[in-house]
Amino acid sequence: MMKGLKIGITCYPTVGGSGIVATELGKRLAEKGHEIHFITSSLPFRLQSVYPNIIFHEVEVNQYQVFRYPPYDLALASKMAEVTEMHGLDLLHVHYAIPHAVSAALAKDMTGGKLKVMTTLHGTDITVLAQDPSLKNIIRYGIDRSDVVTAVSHFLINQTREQLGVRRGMEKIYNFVPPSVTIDQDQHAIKRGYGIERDEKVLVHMSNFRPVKRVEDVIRAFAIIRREYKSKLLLIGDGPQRHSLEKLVYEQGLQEEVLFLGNQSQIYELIGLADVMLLLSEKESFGLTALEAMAVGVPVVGTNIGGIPEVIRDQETGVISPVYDYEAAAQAALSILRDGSLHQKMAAAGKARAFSQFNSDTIVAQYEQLYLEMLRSS
Ligand code: GMT
Repeated sequence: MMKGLKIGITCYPTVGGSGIVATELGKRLAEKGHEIHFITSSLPFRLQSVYPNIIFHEVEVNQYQVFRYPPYDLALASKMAEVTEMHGLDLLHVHYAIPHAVSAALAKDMTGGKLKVMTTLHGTDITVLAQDPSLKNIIRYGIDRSDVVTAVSHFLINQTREQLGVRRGMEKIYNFVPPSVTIDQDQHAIKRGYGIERDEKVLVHMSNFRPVKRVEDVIRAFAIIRREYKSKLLLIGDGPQRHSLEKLVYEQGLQEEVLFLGNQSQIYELIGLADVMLLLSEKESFGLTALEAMAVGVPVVGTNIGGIPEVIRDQETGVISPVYDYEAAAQAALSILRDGSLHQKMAAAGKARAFSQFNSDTIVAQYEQLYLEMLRSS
């Protein structure tokens, strides 16, 4: 076993795939004997139990009248440098180029230039923010100044090259799920609690309800599905479109059938209630929720964009359906719901794929390997 490293991790600590991946990675690394320092604006939401070799450093930003905007990125750089010096960090692993990779580059300079920085790209800083001329160059700077750059899909590596003209090497490391998932709560009891009857089908969608997630397409596809099957749609998550989505549900007369559950922590228990997941995004560099659904044997209908086809195997673990075409998505879901043996086959194939290709043991070892290579190269 390798000597334990001292690793600083910075991510967005609130609900969201990148924060989940960064936090779970930190937890696994700590279990393997590394000392982990989370340097974030608040306690990462998945960091609930006690981990003696995980230390949390809160980045505080004071508000002074001279500042029109509080300088979080500089406070972060300063905290990164302070933690590096005080605890002798070997490396910083930051999730998102902006602002984290840029703050890490500053912290590296502030501490004499020896600190190693790995940046993991998760998506929106490339597929959304890089379109903004005021941010494009600084995103590229953050990427270029990192010692190692990883991205969560082939798609995202290609996008980073195309959108930003980045020429440097980048490694693809997929997101992961635990080696096994157990559901403790009684699923029938949860269904009863939500008023889901035994003869009803359950569809599920989970996201941050931003426009790129096309949740309106999910609701419209569900409206078609329920013409054929008595069913319920569970919408897990929250975000800027929640109000307009509730309005759409009302207009469609689906208030009894569409349940808004808000943000939830026991996501496997909830996703596991479903017969099919719908992930109909127009931008998605990976689609962690699709992987989480596969892990609990729920086939996914996902759109043919971004990294989704790298996660879902078309006709094996779900169906890849054209983006913006909610009719096609509904028909894809119906084809799975109508055929019990196809459903069973997809559920089993999804679990097998999740735990073989996206197993945390394998993926965490890939990160560790890259840490070592990065530390060896000076
Ligand atoms: O999807 C979001 O808007 C949240 C965002 C995040 O910061 O967590 O998700 C991105 O990172 C996830 C983890 O790598 C990926 O599974 C999501 O596909 C990616 N989102 C987008 O590309 C839109």
